[in-house]
Amino acid sequence: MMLLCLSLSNGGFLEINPMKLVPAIVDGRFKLFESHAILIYLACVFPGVPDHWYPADLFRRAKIQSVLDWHHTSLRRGAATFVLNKALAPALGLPLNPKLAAEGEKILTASLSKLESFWLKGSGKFLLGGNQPSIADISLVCELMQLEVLDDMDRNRVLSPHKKVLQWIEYTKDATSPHFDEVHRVLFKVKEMLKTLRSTESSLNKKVQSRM
Ligand SMILES: N[C@@H](CCC(=O)N[C@@H](CS)C(=O)NCC(=O)O)C(=O)O
Repeated sequence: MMLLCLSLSNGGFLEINPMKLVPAIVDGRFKLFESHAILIYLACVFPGVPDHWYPADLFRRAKIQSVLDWHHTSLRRGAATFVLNKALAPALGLPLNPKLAAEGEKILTASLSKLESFWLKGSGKFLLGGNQPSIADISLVCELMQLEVLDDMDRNRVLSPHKKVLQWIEYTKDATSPHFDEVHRVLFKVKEMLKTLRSTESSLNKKVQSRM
């Protein structure tokens, strides 16, 4: 199986995902894009994947699907809009957009409250009250990991009121260690890069102001 790291406009990649988005996989002659479809495929295609990742039981499976669909219209919409417009845009050659960042933060904050009060309700460590993680925990925690690239102050303002969410992120990290750190290595590189960019910009601004 190939996890693709090609340029998104590369002709080869377009054959795999004409939408020009990651993630996408190739398993033999089978090509697939859309993160949740990929997670479901991976949980089913290999024999011996523990049942808790994507349970055979139809009712538990349907509930996981329900979380995954909610993720795309709520948590993802808020987190991706906020992070792109508040921090990530310069790394992609785009301008920051404070208005869109504020809109994204509002959606994200409302989604975090719902996550805490509904999907994480009860005493279980994971989503839907489970004591073991499912593919939904992977998808939703992964979405929130992108907040790492924000300035610490922005990240804390959004995340720190949600203690249960923070605890659940830690449980999911522990349950998937050491792979968790491995898959997020690139993210931490981007975090360092943006930190350097921000501090260079702020010292340049100070120099300009002191000369005015
Ligand atoms: N619904 C898709 C969304 C995929 C998506 O938006 N991917 C982003 C990265 S998270 C991307 O490839 N962005 C590159 C671009 O927009 O050029 C999924 O869940 O796979």
